[in-house]
Amino acid sequence: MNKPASVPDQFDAVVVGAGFSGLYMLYRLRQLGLSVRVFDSAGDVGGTWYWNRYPGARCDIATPDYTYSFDPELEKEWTWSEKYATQPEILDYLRFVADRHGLRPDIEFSTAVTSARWDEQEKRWTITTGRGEEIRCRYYIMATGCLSMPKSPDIEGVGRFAGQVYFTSRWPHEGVDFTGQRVAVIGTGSSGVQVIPLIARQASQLTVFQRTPNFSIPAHNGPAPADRLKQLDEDRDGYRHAARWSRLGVPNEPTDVLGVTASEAVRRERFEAAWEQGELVGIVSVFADQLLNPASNDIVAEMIREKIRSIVKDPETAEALCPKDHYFGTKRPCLDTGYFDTYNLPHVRLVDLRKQPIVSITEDGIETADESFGFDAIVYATGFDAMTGALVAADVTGRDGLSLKEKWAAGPSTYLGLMTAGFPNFFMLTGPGSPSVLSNMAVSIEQHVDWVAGCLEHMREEGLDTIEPTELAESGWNQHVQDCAAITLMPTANSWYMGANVPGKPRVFLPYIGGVDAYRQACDDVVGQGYLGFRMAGPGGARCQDGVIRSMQPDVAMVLDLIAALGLPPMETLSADDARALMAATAATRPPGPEVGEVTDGVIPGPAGDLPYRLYRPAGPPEGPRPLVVYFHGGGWVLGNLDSDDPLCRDLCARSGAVVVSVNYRHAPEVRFPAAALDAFAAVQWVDANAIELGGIPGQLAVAGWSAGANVATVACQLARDAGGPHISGQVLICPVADSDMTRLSYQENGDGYILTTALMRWFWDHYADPADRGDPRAAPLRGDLRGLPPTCIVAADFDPLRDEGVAYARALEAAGVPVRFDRARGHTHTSVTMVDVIISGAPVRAGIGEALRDFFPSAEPQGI
Ligand code: N01
Repeated sequence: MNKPASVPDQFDAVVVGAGFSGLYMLYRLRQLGLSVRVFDSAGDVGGTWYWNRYPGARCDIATPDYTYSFDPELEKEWTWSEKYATQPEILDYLRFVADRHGLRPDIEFSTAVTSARWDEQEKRWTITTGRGEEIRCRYYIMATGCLSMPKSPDIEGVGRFAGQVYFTSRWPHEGVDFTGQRVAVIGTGSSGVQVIPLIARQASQLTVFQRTPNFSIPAHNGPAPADRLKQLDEDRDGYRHAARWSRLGVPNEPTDVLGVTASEAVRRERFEAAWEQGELVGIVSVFADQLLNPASNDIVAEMIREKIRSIVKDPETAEALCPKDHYFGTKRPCLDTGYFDTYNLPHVRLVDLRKQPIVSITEDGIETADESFGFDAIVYATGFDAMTGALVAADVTGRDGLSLKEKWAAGPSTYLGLMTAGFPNFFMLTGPGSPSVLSNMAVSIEQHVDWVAGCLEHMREEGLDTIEPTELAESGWNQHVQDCAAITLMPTANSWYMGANVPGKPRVFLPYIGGVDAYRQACDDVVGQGYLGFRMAGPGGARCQDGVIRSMQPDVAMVLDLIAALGLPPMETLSADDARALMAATAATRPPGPEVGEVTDGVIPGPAGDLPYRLYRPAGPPEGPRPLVVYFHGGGWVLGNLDSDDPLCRDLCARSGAVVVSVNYRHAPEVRFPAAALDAFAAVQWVDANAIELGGIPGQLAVAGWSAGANVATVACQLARDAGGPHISGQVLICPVADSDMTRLSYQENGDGYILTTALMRWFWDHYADPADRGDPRAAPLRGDLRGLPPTCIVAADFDPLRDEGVAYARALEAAGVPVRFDRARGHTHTSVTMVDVIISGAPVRAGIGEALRDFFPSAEPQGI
């Protein structure tokens, strides 16, 4: 085509990358009738499967799943020959897809995009290629893959070696014959684990330089799994639907078996089944808690280590191959074919770089701290600058001259892993913040491409031509991505998921670990809520429905779903006795909380009879007296007892280092206001008077409580002040009932759905106090005189109807001159913070409470949990 040199080509969309995602993106954009240009620096389609041609390269998701699903005819026409296809076969498949849909004419091969700049005036991107072309487009889409930018080996003397040098990620097309050669392989990730057994077949000597041993299980390659093929034959749509709504993008029944509680026989049976199955989805799902609980993870890890020891004959080599410095699954596990067996061959040697690090690459080999090695060839299997490397390398400049590299200097920031604020009409496929590398890529790619295509179609229908996420939506998503990772063991490893493999790269968890299903739901919800968090504009007008799509802590949401599935009757529809029985039944199955040094039960003489108490003494030193905390349980003055808050009391005891005395008080409706508050005050007086007998330090006394327990705790403080004693060093109020006004915004926002509802709160009040009494400060402490109250720690939870009265109480205390530590339990409900060892994200909040208690008592030392 002839055109004046000054007029750039115009396209609706430019796509970078002609791999799995770029090909399907092109197909969908064409379907929309858009003009598209795809660029790829490779000489053909294939993306990662074009470049990673090393011997042994295969997919590690079974082929019935590692395949496009958008074209049913294609599925019929293509038959995979193996469970895990080789790189040449996958490349053939992608070529077949490109030809079948006539995609090649829109792809420019051997052409890299070198820069992309947003023109705010024109509302277009200007793309420059390595061939010096300039192209204008409305939409710029990076389909560059997550593992496409090789990491440059950070090893001294890399350029010095005079022999042959190979990178698994850029393998020569003509192949390599290592016959008779002395070969070094550096790196034992997925690429190393695949290439090492095959190089060993040719080389006269193979030396593997291992920095971190990796978990790997046998792939048991062979024909594609018959059960999967059968399911596909019988109900292809149903099978694909199940994959799209699964956690990992492969249909897989989630287990509820916990490693920590399963019997030894069940543990062994489940592990061996996963080992035999030879699939990543199986081995990462042996137990529901293996990526959450170190003890459960250790069970799987140790069973894999046992296998390694049973395969590798030399004990020292076997031990060096056993991963011990990271939890299983926190670095990408591998599937292998004869990897560990390879080390039994006489010409194969493992060099453990933890014992003898590489000092330098030399002209004729590698020098470690202990030895000099001579080689004919060195193979680098040293990995990639994952997830962000290819995106920032392309010199993308958004609005106001801001480059993506600058914006992401402290780590990537995206909305849904699809877009980033300041870069209008710039889409990423499987970008950071999306499930991508933690899922079956084929499924995640199709979902992203479909979402982008749906979005562009919507914009066209609405007369909109620019789209960009808001800062609020993006920061909310980033927070959610990190919240999801934080409840797992993933952030503990020095993995490429964390950016830890590239020196200087910010340490941030890059993919979204909430699951393919949860992610898809979030994307769908964004669309369902009018493209929540996106700013869109064009001739059709400007619109923005701003907000955060997921702000609840992921484990809190999960537990709420589980509770909803139980279909329990609402408490407020029950009698007080039935509600108590229901509460006791649900408490019976929960984890017990941490061990403490000593637990004893006793009774306190109350104003109208004995009040039972339970005393918790921390384990370990120091011996001798400790500060005392008098604790009051929650339950709306109607429910609860010493057992109901037992795990929480253990937790508070362990974290604070104080003796915790949990006191039961009289309950409504049998005994109404102000009995509970008077009991609480009497208990505080008695504990103070008996501090020495209880193992406490006289004069070092705090009160604490949750919900209605926090209400009576703070009322006791007001009564103690008015009575001139006892002296109280501090109060901890967890989601307190501070007022009887149920009209605050938090009631409107959270009154319907999160266990404590407006209806239940009304039921509690009706049981406890007459309407005429509800303004009394002994019922509504916010309405009392707050001067002279002890230093206070208040926790208020986002999704709690009581949130705003907690906030109001904190402000009012401050205004009255009381030192206040206010902790917002972000993403939590009224009950979730107290769910010890059930809701992991509550632990940092309780750590803050422990810290507040220790601050009340300078001498306190936690027992440590
Ligand atoms: O890269 P890696 P990869 N000195 O980063 C070592 C996918 N994939 O190409 O762990 C010495 O995992 C490094 O050591 P350490 C898959 O998602 C899939 O193997 O950093 N050693 C590590 O052992 C995979 O996870 C398939 O201590 C150095 C290795 O090099 C991802 O791609 C196949 C070093 C790099 O391992 C990346 O895999 C292949 C140094 N300076 C890849 N620098 C399938 O099966 C790095 N290492 C589909």
